[in-house]
Amino acid sequence: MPAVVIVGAQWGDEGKGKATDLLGSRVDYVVKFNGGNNAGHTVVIGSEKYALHLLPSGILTPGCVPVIGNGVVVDIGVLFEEIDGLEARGVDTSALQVSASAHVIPEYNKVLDKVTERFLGSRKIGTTGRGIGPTYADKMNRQGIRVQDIFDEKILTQKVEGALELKNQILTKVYNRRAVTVEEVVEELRAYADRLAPYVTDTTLLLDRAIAEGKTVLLEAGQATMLDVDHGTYPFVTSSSATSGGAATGSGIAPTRIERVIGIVKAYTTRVGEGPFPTELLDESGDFLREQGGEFGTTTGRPRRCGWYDSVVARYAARINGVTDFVLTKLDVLTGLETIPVCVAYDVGGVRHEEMPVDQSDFHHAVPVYEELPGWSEDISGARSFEELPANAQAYVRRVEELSGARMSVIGVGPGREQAIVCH
Ligand code: 2SA
Ligand code: GDP
Ligand code: MG
Repeated sequence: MPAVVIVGAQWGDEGKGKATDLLGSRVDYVVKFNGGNNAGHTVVIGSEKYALHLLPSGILTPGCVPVIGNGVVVDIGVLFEEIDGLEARGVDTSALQVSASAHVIPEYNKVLDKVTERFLGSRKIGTTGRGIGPTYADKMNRQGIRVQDIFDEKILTQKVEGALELKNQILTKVYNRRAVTVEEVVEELRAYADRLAPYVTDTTLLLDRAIAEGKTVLLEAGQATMLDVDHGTYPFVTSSSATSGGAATGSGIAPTRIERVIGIVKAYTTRVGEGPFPTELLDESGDFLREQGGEFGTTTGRPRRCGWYDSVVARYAARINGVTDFVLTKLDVLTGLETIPVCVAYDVGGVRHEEMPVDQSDFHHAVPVYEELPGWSEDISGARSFEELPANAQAYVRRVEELSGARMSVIGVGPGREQAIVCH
């Protein structure tokens, strides 16, 4: 199998980190292809818990080469902090490869991300404040700084000069902040050059050669389908392509090499940040899911908004990504509920929608149409086969599978590496 993609099927935090780690021992390369340190992927191995942001989750599997692809935006200071943190815990990070074409997040973009949110007030996006949006905007605006630029002082100085012309106007005239000097930016980035150099390569060529040799490459998405800049709930999205199409552009691996797309979907739904969320629960059921599921941001610690499973979203994710298999995570969190509502369609002004409405205000006004499924009270965290699940839990999985447009190949029953049921 040449290339496999893992994508989030909802609004993120579905458990992509755990799923990537599960597959880690069966793949040779794990590539992060979008986003940056806005991501937070948790992997639990025995009593050890790792929160990964910029490094691909495959870094925890010995022998698996972790790759930061061209589509990623890199905060180099955070990268080294993460490397140092893992090395201190005995994880070997020396195999890491970083694309020479990935963009870097300069300090001024972190400032701009935060002040823009403040400036927007009630219209804010609820970003992670990590400089992601401004850095992707610079990339598209052809004013970005790439990893390769930091190795050449002359080129770097030219690029920073070009970028700051506009940035300083915005910082000083719109946001009333101090101007940033070319020297301070160049100095900050140049300070990383020697340490970063050994990791940097043409990752597109590296991956192409690996695939030609029969190696397996896993492409791990950050964020999720509903946060994708094209296909998500725009403008309440992140600024990158988090769907399977983005895996090709963000890694340089041709779409024809991708054989499977694994969608990670939680047995309920969560969202962090602002924006529409039809099945959101603002009552004690939402509190139950947040408490039972430990739904707090892996990067920022923000409480996540919680709601019931939305099969309209899952079907949309299956379609947009070409999902071949789903991993259904956190089924254990639903234990103890008498009945579990599942959204099967939306009612928009009296009209039933089974597909995701393309019109943003239709989605904003979508009222979930629920089907009530019976719950279970048995502890399922020790189940290792589908048959070991209580009948009602089996029926829940079967029903959401039927509604979601692809088979449920793995079921998560706890955060641990071993707490998974492989069905196919
Ligand atoms: P940004 O910072 O520009 O990418 O924010 C834009 C929107 O994207 C959302 N976003 C996320 N949603 C879920 N999980 C994310 N990662 C962290 C986690 C989040 C955290 O694993 O928990 O710790 O708060 C993530 N990253 C970005 C964000 O909430 C905005 O809605
Ligand atoms: P990601 O961003 O998609 O990688 O997900 P996060 O790591 O941000 O959030 C998922 C959380 O759920 C993490 O704390 C995981 O350890 C945890 N998790 C993953 N799968 C399961 C599961 O099947 N059951 C439970 N209870 N927790 C899980
Ligand atoms: Mg996360």
